[in-house]
Amino acid sequence: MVYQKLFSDAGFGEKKLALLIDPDKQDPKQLILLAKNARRAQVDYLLVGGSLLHRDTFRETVQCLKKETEIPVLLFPGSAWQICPDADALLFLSLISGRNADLLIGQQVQAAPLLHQTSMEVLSTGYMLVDGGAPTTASYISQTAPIPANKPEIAVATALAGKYLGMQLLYLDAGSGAQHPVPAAMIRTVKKEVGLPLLVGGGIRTAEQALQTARAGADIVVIGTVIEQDPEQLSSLTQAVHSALHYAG
Ligand code: 1GP
Repeated sequence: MVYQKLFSDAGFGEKKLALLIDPDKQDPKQLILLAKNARRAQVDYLLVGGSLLHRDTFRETVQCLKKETEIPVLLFPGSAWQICPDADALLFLSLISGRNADLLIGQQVQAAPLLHQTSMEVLSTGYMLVDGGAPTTASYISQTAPIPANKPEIAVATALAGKYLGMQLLYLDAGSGAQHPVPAAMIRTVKKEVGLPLLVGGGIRTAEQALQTARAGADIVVIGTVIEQDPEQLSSLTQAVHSALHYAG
C-alpha cells in the first residue's frame, strides 16, 4: 500500500524525492531514458499529470513508466480525465488554497465513479498553491489566488482545515517553473502545526534548495522542470533529499 509506506517513511524522518513527469514533454524514447535515469538515481516516486496538457498521451505515459520501472507511479491529475488505473495510486487533489468550487469538489465528483471501478489507491490530498513570484500555469488555469509566500499562518489555517476535513496528505506547491520555491519558514510551520505527510514542490532547481526543502519538513520533495532541462541533475537532487534523513529543524 502506497499510503502505509509513505506514512511510515514520514514517521521515521525518511525524505523522498518524487519526479514529476509532464506527459506532453516526453516522446516514448525519451520516457524510457527518463525511467532508466530515475531508477539509477533512486527516485522514490514518479508523479504524472499537469494542469494543462496539450497531447493525449497521459495513459501511455503511465503504462510506459509501469513497464520500465518498479518505482511507484502516482497520478497528479489536473482534471477528472487524468485517470489511469495502471498507476499505483492517485493524489485525489482538492485545491483548498483556492475558492474555485470546480477544483474543490466538482472534478472530484466526476472522477469518483471512475475511481470506484478501479482498485487504484486513492489518497485524499489537500493541495495548496503558494505564490512563487509570478503567475504559474497552475494558478492561471485554476483561476485561484495562491497563498502569499510571507503568510505561513494562512498556509497553516488552510492545512488544518484540510486535516479536519480528513485529508491524508498535504501538498504545498509554488507551481511548475516557479521563480521561488515554497519558503522554508512556511514548510516548517505547516509541518510542525499540522503534522500530516507533506509534499512540497515548485521552482526547486538545485540540490541545495532540495536539501533545504526536505530539512524544513517536506517528506516528499517534488522536482519537475529542472530535470526536463538537465536530466543529469537527478542523482544529485535525490542524494540531497535522502541525506536530510532524520533532520529535525
Ligand atoms: C509542480 O511541484 C511541481 O506542480 C514541480 O515543479 O516543475 O518547478 O519542479 P517544478
